[in-house]
Amino acid sequence: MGTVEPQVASGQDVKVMSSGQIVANAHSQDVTDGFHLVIDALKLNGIDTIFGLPGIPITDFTRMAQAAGLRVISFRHEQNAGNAAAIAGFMTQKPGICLTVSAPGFLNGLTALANATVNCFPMILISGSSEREIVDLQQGDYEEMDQLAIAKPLCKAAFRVLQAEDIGVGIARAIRAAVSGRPGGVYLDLPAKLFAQTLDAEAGKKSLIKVVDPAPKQIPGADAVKRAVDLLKGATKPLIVLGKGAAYAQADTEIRSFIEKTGIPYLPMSMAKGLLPDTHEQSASAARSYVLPEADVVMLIGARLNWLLSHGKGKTWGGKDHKDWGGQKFIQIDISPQEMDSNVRIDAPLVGDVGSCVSALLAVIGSNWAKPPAEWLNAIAERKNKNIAKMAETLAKNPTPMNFHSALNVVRDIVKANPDAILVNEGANALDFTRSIVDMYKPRKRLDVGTWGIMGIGMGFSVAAAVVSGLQVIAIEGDSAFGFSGMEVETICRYNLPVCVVVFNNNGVYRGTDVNPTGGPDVAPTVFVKGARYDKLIEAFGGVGVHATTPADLRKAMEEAIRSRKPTLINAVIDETAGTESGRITSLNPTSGKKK
Ligand SMILES: Cc1ncc(C[n+]2csc(CCOP(=O)(O)OP(=O)(O)O)c2C)c(N)n1
Ligand SMILES: [Mg+2]
Repeated sequence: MGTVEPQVASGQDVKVMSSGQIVANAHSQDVTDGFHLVIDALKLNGIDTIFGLPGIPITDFTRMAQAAGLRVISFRHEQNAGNAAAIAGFMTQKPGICLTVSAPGFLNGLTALANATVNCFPMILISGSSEREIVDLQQGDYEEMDQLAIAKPLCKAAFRVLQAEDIGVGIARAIRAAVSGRPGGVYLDLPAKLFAQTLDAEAGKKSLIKVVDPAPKQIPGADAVKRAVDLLKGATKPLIVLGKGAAYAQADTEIRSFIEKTGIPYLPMSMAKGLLPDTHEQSASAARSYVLPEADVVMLIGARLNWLLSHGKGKTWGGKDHKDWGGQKFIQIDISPQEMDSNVRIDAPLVGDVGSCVSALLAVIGSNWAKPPAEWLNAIAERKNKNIAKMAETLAKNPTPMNFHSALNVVRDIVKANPDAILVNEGANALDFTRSIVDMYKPRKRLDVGTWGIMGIGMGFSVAAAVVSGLQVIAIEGDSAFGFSGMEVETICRYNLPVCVVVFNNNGVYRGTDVNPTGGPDVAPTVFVKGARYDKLIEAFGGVGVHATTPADLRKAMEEAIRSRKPTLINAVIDETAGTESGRITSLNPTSGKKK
């Protein structure tokens, strides 16, 4: 679309009156415009990075933002920029900003916005849009689309700014909506004309808002704290479940202190791994299927009873069938009051931010809390030790071809030796095995597919993790998963980011062994080109590509990637028969009731 010119007046020769009327304006030093007001408003609120993709009407905006000192990370597809913004939000508690063009660019970013909202990641999708009067009359404008209406049901809040003097309020509202209460995605619609509007510089400056206390603490009621502590006191088989919300809260010291003072065994959900080191003696991860049905009181900290926890009922929890409740009583810490009773009865709801709630609990339990009965702890330890020993045996094997276990044994060692590295992970088997085999040692180091099990987050998350933290990133990717965002290896090379991508190449989705039952020339829907060389992709952009067929190859390549901090892609060849359908969630596949 290089020949299409934006149908907007240039910023230098229009001025918007308080009535909204746009009039000609003389060139003047003390005039600002929509472009600069948006940039100034973001900077005023401590936002230093934009993830996006340029084009009409935001190309100049990206240039001006860079000129103004913002870091503008440019992607090859908006979905990856959106995922980057979302995870930057999770890591920093500041809304990640994704910037896109109108209609198609906006839609490309929308999946990430919806995913951020479902996962409670604060982000703001800012999209340029076409002329309101043409869009609303559906007269066929360039990239015509009623973006605000489309975004609304998929995010926490959606706003449009029509006048330059409202930009300050628009950005302030977007920031507050993204980070306060339960965080989530916010859409901000900025029509092309807005950027070009001019305003007296002084009036413009005065119109901006530096948001004070964007995510106010939410202190739980004393009665709710007492109810929770009373319930916990009576427990003989207590259990704590840590969710992504606990990781987001950055209340690491309080959470660790609460767990250690009470001596209660805990289970981390996927992105809560490392909140306490996975090797902590109170971790019950290796005895998950024992502790869930057996526990009598379960305290959820920033974890929701959604599908990932089998909705708090069914056989996982000791119920007789899938709708049956187990005998547990639940304490739930969540920032959203509406989360309570969403799936089963919550006996002691504790509504507030995780940090405030855990601090309040700590204050009440004091320093001589009785540890859980030894019988409970010993029963867990016994199962845990047995499972860990069994896993060690599997990991020690060195089959040819390499399988998920022998490859992950290497990744496990590398992460142990580099506990500050951030692990990004997606795929099915590549996800599930990594989650259970690779121990995490520090908070917020594991970033993955989250609540939806969404494929495509890999390279966006990796770019953002490296940009935000400056630390080494290791992305463990199923070969299918990698394909969703693979073109961003160019982005990784362009910004010279310390990202080591390991593609677990088993020739397909779940495994590479399906055959076309008709015997026709098309391969089965789950199968890819066999023996593909993903390592060659990164070489096209000057990165380091390695083809690894043994754990020794893999170890050498990962060590070198971390030592050099060079963009690296390792094509790790995995036994194509090793995976299972959908990894560990095979049972979610519908099976026909029709008799064969
Ligand atoms: C956006 C999206 N599309 C499709 C899926 C369905 N899906 C789940 S896992 C997966 C890929 C699994 O293959 P791979 O990444 O190669 O992992 P493997 O099991 O082979 O290790 C797909 C397509 C999804 N979760 N998200
Ligand atoms: Mg695969």
